[in-house]
Amino acid sequence: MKLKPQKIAMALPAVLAASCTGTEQEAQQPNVVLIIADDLGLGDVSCYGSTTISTPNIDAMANTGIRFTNAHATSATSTPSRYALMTGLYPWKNPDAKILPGDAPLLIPTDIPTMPKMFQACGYHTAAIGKWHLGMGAGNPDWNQPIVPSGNTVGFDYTCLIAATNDRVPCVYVEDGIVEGLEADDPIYVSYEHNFDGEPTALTNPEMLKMQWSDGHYNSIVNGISRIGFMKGGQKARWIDEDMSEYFLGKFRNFLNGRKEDQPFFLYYGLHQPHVPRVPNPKFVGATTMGPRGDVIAEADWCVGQIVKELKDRGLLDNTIIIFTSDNGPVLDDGYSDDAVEKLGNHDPMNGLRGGKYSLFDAGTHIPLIMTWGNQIKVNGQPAYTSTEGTGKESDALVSLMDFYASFASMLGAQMPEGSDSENYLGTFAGIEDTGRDHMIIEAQSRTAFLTSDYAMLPPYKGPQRNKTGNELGNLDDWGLFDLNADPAQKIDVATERPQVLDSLRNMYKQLTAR
Ligand code: NG6
Ligand code: CA
Repeated sequence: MKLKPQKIAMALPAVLAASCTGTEQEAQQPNVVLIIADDLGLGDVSCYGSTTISTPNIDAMANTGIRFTNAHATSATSTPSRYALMTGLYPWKNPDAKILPGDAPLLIPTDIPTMPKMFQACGYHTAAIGKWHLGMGAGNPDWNQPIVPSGNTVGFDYTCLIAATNDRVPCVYVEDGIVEGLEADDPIYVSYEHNFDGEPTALTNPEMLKMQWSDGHYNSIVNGISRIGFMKGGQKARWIDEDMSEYFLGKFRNFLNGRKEDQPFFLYYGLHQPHVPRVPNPKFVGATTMGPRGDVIAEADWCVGQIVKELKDRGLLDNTIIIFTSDNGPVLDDGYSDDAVEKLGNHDPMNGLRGGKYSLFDAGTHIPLIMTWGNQIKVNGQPAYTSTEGTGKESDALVSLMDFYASFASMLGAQMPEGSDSENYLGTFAGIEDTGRDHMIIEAQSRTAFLTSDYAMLPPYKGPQRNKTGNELGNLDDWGLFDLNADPAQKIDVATERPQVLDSLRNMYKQLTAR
């Protein structure tokens, strides 16, 4: 197997190749809104073929833009996946890029280049709203003081974040490094080691729970839901899960209200759905027959619709790139008894792929990716966004979420840092080309595997076949090889049958990873 030469130059329309330094072109620079769901599977989105769930707003994006059928997150869990997206670096190169607790220090070194810093340097106003999970502060921060460093230190002018996940303390919103709504006489304390005197947990006060935990989530109770980790105080600042979508949409609207008309913006919007605990706003309860997991997906789809509508109402749609994707693959029971398994019916979040969240098999990292780009994306010569009949574009190019960094660098005329793992597929994202990656390395809980558009190769790993979620992890006894074209479900290991392919992929993988 030969490596395809990397793309060097492409002929792109002028608007796609603006220069970071040219003020004239800056006015034309598109806004970028990157919406990233948490644990959403390919099969959870109806435009990927699911008939059991309806996501009309996400589908509308696909119908007016481009839908990628072979897009991957770098990782099968959140922190490493988002780390790679922001830095353009493979997360397995950083041993700290693992699922972080809520009091973890900022994972992204403050002295390295990042994608949001690049947007900033090119004159963009930048913001991160929603789920973060990349650490903040210098480790076990005092939540009653401004938290430094934070997302604001690594390239975002404005941040309004949940520190980690919706199942981890502190269950508060952190706006520009400050816990919002905190009262001076009710300070907040956080620990991942010990409880605070008299504070209820799922073990001491199960009667307070409105949702039962099934694994791991038995510490502090916030809003009737037990979480990972302990917290005390900050009662007024605590979030209400049911209101989280509206809360972040409000921050999004404020952000748009506050922007300078002539300044382009880059917005990272981390949806908290459908990560556990799955707690929809009452207006989405019963939106699907699948219980909370289905209902929060309906809610997430509504959020996407709200974001698009807001941009449209403000006349921004023509000059805004909107990306919709997910940080890693899907999971059903991820630590709460929320009927995700019981009410699944015929729904298949994995879309027929093997594995899921935490897995080296395909459903771990193979994620939905949809992009709209004003009138840039064309179908049959016509701008896809004018289409009303669902005739958006489709691309089967192998792309990684990590590739946005280099692709946007190309769009902005910005220099990519030495040693970046991000690759430029701007033309592919714009629907002008169909070049994709020759290969990529995927990661799941520090294990790695090798992917090309034809094959997945999994090294042997010790460990269980499945974890408690029921997802298959991809721990094989020996090197495994799967033909993704003939067998996308990865049912047949062809390693013994195709020793030459295995050899060549294994050599490349070893060379690239030193593993
Ligand atoms: C796991 C949690 C899971 C989820 C995950 C992180 C348990 C038993 N499981 O440790 O619920 O929080 O971490 O998910 O505690 S991620 O999408 O943010 O990576
Ligand atoms: Ca996730």
